[in-house]
Parts: sequence; structure tokens; C-alpha cells
Amino acid sequence: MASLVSFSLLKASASTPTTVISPPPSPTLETLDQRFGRKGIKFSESGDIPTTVELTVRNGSSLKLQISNGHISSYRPKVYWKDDGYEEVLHTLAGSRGGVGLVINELSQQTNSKAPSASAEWTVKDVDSDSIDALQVELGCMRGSLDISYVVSLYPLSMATAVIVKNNGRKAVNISSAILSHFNFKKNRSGSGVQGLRGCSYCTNPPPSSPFEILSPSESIKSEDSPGFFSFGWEPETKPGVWTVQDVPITVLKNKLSRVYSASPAERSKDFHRSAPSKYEVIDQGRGLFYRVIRMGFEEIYLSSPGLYSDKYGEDYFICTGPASILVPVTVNPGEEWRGAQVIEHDNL
Ligand SMILES: *[C@@H]1O[C@H](CO)[C@@H](O)[C@H](O)[C@H]1NC(C)=O
Ligand SMILES: *[C@@H]1O[C@H](CO)[C@@H](O)[C@H](O)[C@H]1NC(C)=O
Ligand SMILES: CC(=O)N[C@H]1CO[C@H](CO)[C@@H](O)[C@@H]1O
Repeated sequence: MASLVSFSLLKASASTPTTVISPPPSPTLETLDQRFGRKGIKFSESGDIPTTVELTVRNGSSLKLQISNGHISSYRPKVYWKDDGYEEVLHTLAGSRGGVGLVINELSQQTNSKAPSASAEWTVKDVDSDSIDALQVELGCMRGSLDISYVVSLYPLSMATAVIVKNNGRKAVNISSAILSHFNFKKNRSGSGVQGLRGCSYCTNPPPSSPFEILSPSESIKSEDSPGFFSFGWEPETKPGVWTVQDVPITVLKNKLSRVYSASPAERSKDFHRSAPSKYEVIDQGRGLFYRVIRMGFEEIYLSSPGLYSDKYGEDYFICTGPASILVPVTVNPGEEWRGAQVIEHDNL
């Protein structure tokens, strides 16, 4: 297992060979708790929700991860200095939609479009902890020739999700991938935004399709009706494929948009190009909270907001964002591995 606190997962060059202990076919709650349960790491089942592991560090920040589908349904960090100073960061709907979802779509050889693939189930491979201020769960699954690990870590002021894709086959595999987080905002559309993408180029683009999506790819890029004459300064989003440079420091996410921020693919084929920022901040002005999103391994940032479409999905507002490789696929050559990660951290305290 990767070193815990320094989060050196992405720096380790050669992978240390790990002895893979294959878990029993369908581990029961008791066996999961026996094998992996420890202070701060608790397995539970309730109703028709898949078996879930809940991580809780000493200052009470917590996270819930559904095992079979790898879906993070809740992240409640401590954000205020009062006893019960926790806020739910994620927007999650019934049926494991929203939250934080890892998307890995294998692309078909000829067209580089999504190839149909059986959705493999995740199992727990390992857990780790450093006293109780850092907790980590590693899930694993095999998909075709790909051996995939998903490492979810919780710290007092941050959480991290990292993916390691190893190609055990004989052919290169192209994947489109993203770690998409749905941030929740209490009702206030105009108070939601991101900061830190100024100077970065972007284009309108749908998200990769995913079992965790709230808006489908086609729904995401459908333009919303003009909010009308009271909305001074509103402009429709540009057409897919048209690159623009972000020139305002804060992107207000009141209206509907679906964008990929990165250097354009043409630009990226050059030796020197300006890459997307490695971090940016999600602003929840209604609650006065900021969350920093850090990108590692991935070359692109996906960002979308539902605008008035959010009304269809309950009272609260939400956005979807995270590191991605959508426009240019990641190629994993035989015997090689690829690593990518996202960290969400805050210093609201
Ligand atoms: C992977 O994608 C690249 C273009 O991005 C293409 O040249 C290559 O043929 C693809 N490889 C496979 C195995 O699909
Ligand atoms: C929503 O956010 C805007 C911008 O921060 C603020 O001016 C307004 O008061 C907020 N409205 C509510 C109901 O919180
Ligand atoms: C490690 C850490 O940040 N711990 C903090 C958790 O929250 C309590 C307040 O309830 C702080 O006292 C700790 O410093």
C-alpha cells in the first residue's frame, strides 16, 4: 500500500509487486469487519444500499464509500470551530448518482469511442491508517486486461481519491477517465462559482458517460433557454469544439454550462504548452466556504453546472467538476501503469 500521509502514490515510479490475496467471492459484513475493520473504519449495510465503509478521523470529518461500485456518497469535513461544525460537501441522489464517481471508459480501437464493457465489481484489497488522523481504503477490480486500484484516503482537512490502472495484456489500451465530484450548494445558484481558472483555455464538451451522472452527456450540453432580460450579461455557451480563454477570475456557475479546461489537443501535441492549473477553488458563497480541488496525473479539468435544470433534481443546487482525460485519451501500454488522482482540501477552519 502506498505511503499514507505524504500521499506519495503518484511519485513512486516502479510499482512494488504486491501479493494479491483474492478476497472470498462475496464477503459478508462480518468477514469484512474482521479482516479490515479498525478504529475509524466501519463497514455497514442498510436496506438496498450496497455495503458501505465509513471512515471517520479524530476530529470527526467523515466519508462514506460504497464498495461494489466505488461510489463516494458523502464527505462531511469539519469546517467550523464549533462542536458540530460539519458540512456535507457532496450532492448525492438515490441510486448512487452524484457524489464522487470514478469514470474509466475503455475506448474501442477503431473509433476511440466508448466500448461496451461489463461493469466489474470492486472489492476491498487493503486498508491502512496512521493512528486515526489518516485513513485509507484500497479497492480493486479487473476489467479485461486492466487491473485497476482505487485508493480513497481521508485526513482531518482533506480527502483524496487516486486511481492506478495497470495493463496486464499484450495490446495498448486507450481509456477516457475522470474523477467527478458533485458539490452541493444550499439553494443559491448565484453564490456558486470556481476561482483559479483564469488564463486557461476551455471548450464546451459533454462529460464522459458514467453510472453516477446526474445529467446525461447530451443533457449537459443542451443549451438552456435565455434567462431573459433581467439577467444582464448572460451569454449563451460557445459551441462544442470552439476554444476560448477564460478571462474572468471567478466563473459564476449560476447558468448551465459543461466545459473542459485544458490546453487544446493541437496545442498539447507541441513540446511546450501551457497546461491547465493544477488546482482551483470551488466557492460556496451562501455558506461562506471554499474547497480546493487538486489535479494529479490527468491533463484536463471538467466543469459543469445545471442552471435551471437543477430544479428537476431537488431543492439544492450542485455543480460537477474534477480532473479528467476526455479529449485526449490516456494510452496504457502493455506492462505499464497510469496513475491519476484528485484531492479536495479546505482551510475554512
Ligand atoms: C489510442 O488513441 C490514439 C489517438 O489518441 C490512436 O492513435 C491509437 O491508435 C489508439 N490506440 C488504441 C489501441 O486504440
Ligand atoms: C445568494 O448569493 C448572492 C451572491 O453571493 C448573495 O448576494 C445573495 O444574498 C444570496 N442569496 C441568499 C438567499 O442567500
Ligand atoms: C488534526 C486536526 O485538525 N484536528 C482538529 C479537529 O478539530 C478539533 C476541533 O474540534 C481541533 O481541536 C483539532 O485540532
